[in-house]
Amino acid sequence: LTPGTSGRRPDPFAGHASPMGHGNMVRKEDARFLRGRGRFVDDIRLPGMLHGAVLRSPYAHARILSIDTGGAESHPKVRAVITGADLERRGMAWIPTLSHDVAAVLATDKVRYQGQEVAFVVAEDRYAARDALSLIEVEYEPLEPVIDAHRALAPDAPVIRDEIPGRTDNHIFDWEAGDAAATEAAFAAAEHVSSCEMLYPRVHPAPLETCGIVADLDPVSGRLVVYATAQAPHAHRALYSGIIGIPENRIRIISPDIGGGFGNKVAIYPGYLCAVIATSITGAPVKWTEDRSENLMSTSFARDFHMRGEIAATRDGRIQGLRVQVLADHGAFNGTSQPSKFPAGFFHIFTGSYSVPAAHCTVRGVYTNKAPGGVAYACSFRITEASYLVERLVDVLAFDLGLDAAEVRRRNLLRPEQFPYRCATGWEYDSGDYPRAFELALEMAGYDELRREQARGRRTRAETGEGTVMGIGLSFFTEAVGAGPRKDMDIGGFGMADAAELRVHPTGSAELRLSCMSQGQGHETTFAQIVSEELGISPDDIEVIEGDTDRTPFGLGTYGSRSTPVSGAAAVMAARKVRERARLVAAAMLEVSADDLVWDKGRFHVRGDRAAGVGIGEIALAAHSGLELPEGVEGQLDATCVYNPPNLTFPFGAYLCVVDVDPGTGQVTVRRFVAVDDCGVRINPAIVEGQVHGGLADGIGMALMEVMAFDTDGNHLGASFMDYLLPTSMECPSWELGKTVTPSPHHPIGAKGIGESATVGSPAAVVNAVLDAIGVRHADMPLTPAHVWSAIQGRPLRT
Ligand code: MCN
Ligand code: CUN
Repeated sequence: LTPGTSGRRPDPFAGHASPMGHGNMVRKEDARFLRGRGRFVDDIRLPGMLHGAVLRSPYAHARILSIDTGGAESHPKVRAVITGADLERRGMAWIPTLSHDVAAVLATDKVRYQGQEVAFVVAEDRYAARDALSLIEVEYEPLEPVIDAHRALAPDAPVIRDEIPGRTDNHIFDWEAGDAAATEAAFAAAEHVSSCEMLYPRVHPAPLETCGIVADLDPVSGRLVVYATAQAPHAHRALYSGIIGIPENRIRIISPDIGGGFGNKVAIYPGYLCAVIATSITGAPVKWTEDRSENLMSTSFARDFHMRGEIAATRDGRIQGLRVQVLADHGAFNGTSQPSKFPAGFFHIFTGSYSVPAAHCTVRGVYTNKAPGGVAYACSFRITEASYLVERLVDVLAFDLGLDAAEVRRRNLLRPEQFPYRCATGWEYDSGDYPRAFELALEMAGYDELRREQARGRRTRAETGEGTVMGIGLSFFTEAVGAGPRKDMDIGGFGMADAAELRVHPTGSAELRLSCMSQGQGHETTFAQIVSEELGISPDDIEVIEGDTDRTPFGLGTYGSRSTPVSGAAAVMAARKVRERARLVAAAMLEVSADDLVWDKGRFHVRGDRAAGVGIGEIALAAHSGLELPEGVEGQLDATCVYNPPNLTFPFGAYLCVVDVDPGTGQVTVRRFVAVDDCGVRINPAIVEGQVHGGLADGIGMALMEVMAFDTDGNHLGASFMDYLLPTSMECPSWELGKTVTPSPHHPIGAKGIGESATVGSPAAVVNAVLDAIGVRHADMPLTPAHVWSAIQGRPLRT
């Protein structure tokens, strides 16, 4: 890599070249990442900086009888010890969540999950801060923990949120979508109904970089600078301002490089607020960095959906209706970070990719003695759960009817002429050609031959009793990303529009300022490519600026794969505004009417005379010069766009997984994985493929090994990477990717989001493959060897 030069790789989809000029440009940010020159929060060292450490609850549920901080305070290196009582005096012991609840910053009355924050120690170095934690004495009275979501609703279950006046149970909300009566009628009339109970287990986004903050309040100016691992810096600033009462103009949030977010870095955690309070108490900057166990035990988990799905169909497998009841385990506080009006996120897109005349879902949220969260890990606001549910149900239907799973999908997939398609629960899918993507995946995999191989293998095994068993699993997913139209959704009252500011400098280079925030997705490259395509400036000469509220316009940040659908559209529109200004400047330069100018790849020329033209660089210089501009035309070349998306974008894909299972041990080997993705127009195909690779690995992880399990006392059994298993290259096959391109009709360059597609779509394919191999109707994730072996014995384990 040479810094500042764009490398090019051959397009692996030759013949399907990206319509974007710089296609597979090598990522600009890799020049620093590959050399170890990234700058992450933990790299920030400010003069006089102190270090914080959090004392956490060993109990899942206990009353706090007393806290004695004397020992820690007398430690020679300790500067401050903060408890819930201190925060209570400041009115900050509890803070509002984005889901109409409150959450404890430091526990006052009770601890409600293992790992909950109880006290914060500030010391001269990190070791001293950690040492001093053990000098704090907390007297607890253990209470019965509620770990099982079903148990949470039992009349005699302990009330977890008894600090809320009048609360006598653990029920949080009931929510429904779809038409209950029409669905009831469809089920009553159906020739066949299949049903299945399934759990999407609690998992964790587990980014390699844990969460962290450096908070620095200048006691003289009253200005607070926060360096944090924030996926949504502007939203964080507004929330901090609301919580601590410092006006927004005196808060600056800086998100430096982020080492993976996956939704884990959307929320504001107690440690952040403690660091902010600690800097105000001590007058010095305070750093707090989580360790791995803290990250796994206390920050945004994902999923934990207990689902009962039913599918009504004709005897030949045509779907007539879908019905699902969900019990959603939200942990001790309802702290999901999602559009406020959607308590179950976008779960109600559970009719998936099929033509389903009637559908209805109910979701009941409950408190348990576990960490809060629920919306994270490339989930597109719970479309992971929705997609898994319907793809599992379709396989169960095929199993029950004795039909081929591919054939059942073929009979029900939405047809191209049905788009734009309004599904039974109200979503309007923007565009798609599902059969094309599906048939391409089957063809790439050689589906018919795989089935023949499977049949041969089964015969051999029946005769000899030896060998592994092979399984083929399919899934077809539809995503809804790019939240979202302001009329339909908001987060904490803020409409979900995002801005882009583009400035072209006098010498023709440019900077693009965005409200979204890359955590590894390559925004510095792809957003420069977007502007380059519109203006003809080399992407190397376009600096993309994100993650600093002083340098970027307001917007709600990156999650739900919304950067391309929302900020990407804003960048295009800002660039087009700049181009229109450039046209007026060029007209003045060439002394012709603006209408007589033709735009051609970075240059305006006079219609009919290619030679009479000026390039964007010359125009930029002229725009900043003494050139006389027509009345009303501003000088300089800059523009801003605030983009309010008219709809979400609906990427989709067809996945096929081939596994070999050893029936003697339950060990699963993923032999092949074919993934055909359609995210509309691809800006940088190589980056898109990278996103897909990562998501497919996620799918293998969740399907086969990842789970946050608890014992009956509420002890977290997955608090390290020894226990919480992540997939490595050893478990992943060499991915076989294909694509179709169905542009989004409402996005200015036809692009749809891709960041979460593979995580959403792949778990069902892997599970379907394993169950196909062993001939079992259903078993829950993760399909560890023990689970698979038990399922073969006819005794599926519960997670
Ligand atoms: N892209 C493209 N063409 C398209 C769509 C996207 O070239 N048609 C490029 C984009 O320009 C961008 C990348 O693909 O560089 C992802 O774009 P997008 O789908 O808009 O997703 P976001 O940038 O909004 O990223 C968020 C998404 C989410 S929500 C999670 S969770 C997740 C994911 O991205 N976390 C990630 N992928 C991740 N990848 C890495 N490396 N690290 C994470 O934390
Ligand atoms: Cu749901 S994880 Mo991503 O939307 O940050």
